[in-house]
Amino acid sequence: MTISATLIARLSNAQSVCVLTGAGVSAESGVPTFRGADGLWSKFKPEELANFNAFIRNPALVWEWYSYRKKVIKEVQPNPAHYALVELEQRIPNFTLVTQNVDGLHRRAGSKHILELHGNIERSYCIDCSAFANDIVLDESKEPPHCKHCGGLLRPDVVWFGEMLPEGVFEQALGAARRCDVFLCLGTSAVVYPAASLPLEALEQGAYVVEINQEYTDLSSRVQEAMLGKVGIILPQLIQALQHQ
Ligand code: BV8
Ligand code: ZN
Repeated sequence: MTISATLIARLSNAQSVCVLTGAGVSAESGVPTFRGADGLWSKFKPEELANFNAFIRNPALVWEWYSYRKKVIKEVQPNPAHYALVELEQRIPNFTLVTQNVDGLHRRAGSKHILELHGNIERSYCIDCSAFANDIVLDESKEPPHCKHCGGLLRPDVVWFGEMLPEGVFEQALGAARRCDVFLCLGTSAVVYPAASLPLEALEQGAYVVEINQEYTDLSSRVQEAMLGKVGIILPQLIQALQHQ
């Protein structure tokens, strides 16, 4: 895949860059995506799992699903896409990394300014007293653990469908999308809102918007460049091209 001279020029001169990542950025680490062929949703239905009512109806099923995902995440490492974003952050004066991923891999790779729109699977909190519980032993327990302060059910600190995004986080992401010179949309099917509105906001204000994804999405026909391919291959090539500037 050749990187366009326009993109290299835009990134070399950019004062402000905003990046939105989705499950496709963690795919090459071995973390299953949601909507791909072997995605998580092919086995489960989102409405059955990623929403509060599903949790109350069947806490064990939802907790088991998150325990499985936490186990996978514990065993994987960041991949070249994560590391390329760490490099990019060091080259751009104002760099904002907005992620829909809850796997914490951007932080493990060394990214600094991360906005986690959908929370983080490594944290849990009590549905009754909201006390956080980070030291959840990763046992194969089927039943969700209970809060040691009040005995309430613990839930993963992720944003479920129908739930508000963390206070202020989306607003910061919106600000970054509205002032960036270049917006990179990486490894996301761009179907979940309000995250998927960020590239549209960037387009609206005249940013140079580039999508890197393994398949075309609703965004592909609207962005300046839609690059088809593995983000773990293309992003390091982009960094290399910038270094030869
Ligand atoms: C909200 C939980 C306000 C955490 C998730 C009708 C129309 C529009 C919107 C709505 C609607 N009805 C309801 C809504 C709102 C709803 C929504 O957007 N629904 C959509 C699905 C229709 N949104 C919400 O409910 C949000 N909250 O709106 O609050 C509000 C409040 C109260 C009342 C009303 C409104 C909350 C959204 C958060 C939902 N939580 N998950 C978890 O368990 O992880 S969403 C879930 O999808 C994940 O969080 C994930 O982050 C997110 C997005 O998925 P992607 O990251 O894009 O992953 P996906 O598999 O889809 O795509 C991966 C892509 O990568 C693929 O295209 C693949 O080809 C590509 N790829 C794979 N490998 C590679 C690759 N590309 C490059 N290289 C590779 N190697
Ligand atoms: Zn409690």
